[in-house]
Amino acid sequence: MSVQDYLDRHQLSRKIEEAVNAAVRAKSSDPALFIAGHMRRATSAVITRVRARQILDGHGAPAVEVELHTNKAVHRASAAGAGAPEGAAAGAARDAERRKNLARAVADAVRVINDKVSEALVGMDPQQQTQIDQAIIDLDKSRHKVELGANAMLAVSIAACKAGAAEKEVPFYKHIADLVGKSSSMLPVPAITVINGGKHAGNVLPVQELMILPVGAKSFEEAMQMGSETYHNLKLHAEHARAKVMLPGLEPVLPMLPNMAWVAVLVITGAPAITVDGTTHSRTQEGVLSLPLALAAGRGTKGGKKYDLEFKSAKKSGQNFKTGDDMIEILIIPSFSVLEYPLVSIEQPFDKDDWELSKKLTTLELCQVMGDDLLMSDPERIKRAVNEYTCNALVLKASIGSSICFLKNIHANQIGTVTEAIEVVKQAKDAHWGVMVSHRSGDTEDSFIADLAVGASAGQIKAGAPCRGECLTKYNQLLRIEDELGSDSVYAGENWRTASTS
Ligand code: 2PG
Ligand code: MG
Repeated sequence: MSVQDYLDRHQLSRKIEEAVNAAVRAKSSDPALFIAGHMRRATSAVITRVRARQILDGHGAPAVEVELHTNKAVHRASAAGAGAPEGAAAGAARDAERRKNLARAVADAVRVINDKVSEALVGMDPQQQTQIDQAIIDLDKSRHKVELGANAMLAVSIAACKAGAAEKEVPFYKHIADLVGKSSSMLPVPAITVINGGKHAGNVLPVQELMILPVGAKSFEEAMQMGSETYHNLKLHAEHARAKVMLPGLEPVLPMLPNMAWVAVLVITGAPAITVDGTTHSRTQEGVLSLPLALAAGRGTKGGKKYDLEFKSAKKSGQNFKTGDDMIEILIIPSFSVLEYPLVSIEQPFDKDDWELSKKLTTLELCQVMGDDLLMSDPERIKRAVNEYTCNALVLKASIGSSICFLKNIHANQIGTVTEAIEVVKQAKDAHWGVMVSHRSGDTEDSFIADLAVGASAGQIKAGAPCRGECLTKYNQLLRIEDELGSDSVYAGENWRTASTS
């Protein structure tokens, strides 16, 4: 088409005149910029190209990054590529093999995005998230998204969502809130990791993560201050006690932390040193901080029947193979209650297919019981868990970090698009469940889950420790959102399990 034809077809002379008049009416101090903005809005954004590349995630493992081009701008997103590091016990050869497989899988995903996905999305309006996600899903009819790879799909979907927000000229979380159908949003309570164990750390702790949940903070900013002070105080306490503990983000040291009681003592002794605005808070009395645990119990399972609490010890005493019922006993009468520390949430307490035991614990109504590997963010599994009351909260892995998601024929988390992530949040909220939007242990620097947690008013977010770029990018985005909202911002606080807005 010639330029003249284009001008005629789009009635550009008239639109330019309108833009000039609008600048005059608005008494714009910078008419050229005003007219440029006006003209930009006169054309709708359409997707012109999607391009993918391999980057490295927080574990230095291959991950997919996507650039979604519209006729107006380029929008970037990435999805984590690696699962948990195998900890001190991991063999270097096994790790190297895993990385090699992952690199191949990411290369496949990159090819598919550059060819198939790009072609399918060209010409679409980036504001039409549901249609875009459907077009991506239509390219992969397999139940477990093994054709395209869920991570590849998610990166494209997030990039499109960012483009949609830009076209609407609204903040990203606001666009997500619109997609959810909400007119207001809420800052989540962060579940901040202060001690790592399990497959995430080079110590002998069987528990994967010990977090703090600053429910009593007045704002997200104050919550992060509490989290970061606790984290730094713990380091000092650990050093004084000569305890060798894996603080997230620091190099693993000798695996000497013997058991959870020790860990609890460390957290408790570390926490009271927190001062906010000159006031020293007593966590236990005021309930300012609460304690969620992530057990990732399946990872220490012995043959699916017994839980090996010494699964990381070189020298096993043989005393620590526990039945499911033993595990419940341990969780009910733990060191935490002896120490009067508020254990408020337990993530994945049993093997991922141990529906009965999880139900048994949940029906005791002791605290929030979260399904992670049990649910796999899979609507079908969530439906069953709601019906059977297997748990009462969802860990939403919107950012699918596990390397296996790129690999074929392996059942992994099911979310592959923004639309599906929103649907499962709704599903969980309809069941009056708590929702914790979660990062992956080897995440990328994409902060999508921060905007998702606010936009969907999830109430809780877990993004790791208050250190390392790939974790802080989520927490810092939440600080930014709270700052921008100013007096309109609402922190979920005490409503962390029931958060929901209109
Ligand atoms: C989890 C996550 C994040 P991973 O278990 O909840 O901590 O870890 O990505 O290794 O599953
Ligand atoms: Mg987990």
